[in-house]
Amino acid sequence: MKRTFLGFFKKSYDSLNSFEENNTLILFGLPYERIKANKRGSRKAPKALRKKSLEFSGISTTFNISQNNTNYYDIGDYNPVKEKEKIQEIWNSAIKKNCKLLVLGGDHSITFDALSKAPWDEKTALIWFDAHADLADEYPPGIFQSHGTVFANLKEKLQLNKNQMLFIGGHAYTQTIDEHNKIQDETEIIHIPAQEVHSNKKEILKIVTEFVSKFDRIYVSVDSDAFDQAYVPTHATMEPFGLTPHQVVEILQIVLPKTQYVDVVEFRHTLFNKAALNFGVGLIFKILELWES
Ligand SMILES: [Mn+2]
Repeated sequence: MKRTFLGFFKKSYDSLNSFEENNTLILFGLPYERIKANKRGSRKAPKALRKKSLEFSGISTTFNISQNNTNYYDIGDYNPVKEKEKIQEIWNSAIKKNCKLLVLGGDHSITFDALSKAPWDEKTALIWFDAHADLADEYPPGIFQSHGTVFANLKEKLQLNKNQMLFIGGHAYTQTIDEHNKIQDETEIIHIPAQEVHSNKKEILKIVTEFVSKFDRIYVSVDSDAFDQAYVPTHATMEPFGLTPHQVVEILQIVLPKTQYVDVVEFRHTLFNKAALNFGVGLIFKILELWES
């Protein structure tokens, strides 16, 4: 069988129903960008990350992807607008068979496409790492669905309440006033700013642990710009003073045991700077390791 991403084997969408129960992780890509107010290119990430990953051995100092009990399957890329039913079907199988899902974006708007079809109840929570809240009602003005509105869209569509939405790592210098107010007063979500992770990590890990303990199922979204621009120098929107990889890993360690879905979005690279791809593959590899243990 052909390997696509690290130790993932290529599988067809039609084979979804034959996947083994309980120990399968399904990867798929949503190479899609809605209207962009800033630099484009994140739609190229699923293909580029897969290609870059083949330069990795799949064995780290602490983890060997081929020597664990998870079946890793890559079922390819989908168009979130034209193939909505397929995304729904993937969720249906994932729930029936208790599979984990890993999604490669795309810009951040794809999180809406993926999670609006997921099962939700009061014991389900959403945790996102991001520089920006992505809570605008419209962004840019007049546009109601974009990478800048994704969590407002999800909140509205799924009627989520504040207590099930945890935003970690905010450090944007380009936030809109409307979003600034929503974050500042914590009326709509819970927010842990990057600065608090920097200065009071122990306390933050305790808060995250308490948050996680209240839920049965967690969905995680990682925007590349949650990390400092030093790690991802080709962010679509450059924001200094972001999180370090180690801070995110420590938080993920707490969150992943209850997580069924992870997406990594906005991993934009350029012809001359592919550092984002190397970092993105490393991050995903680390997520796989932590998810397994
Ligand atoms: Mn975002």
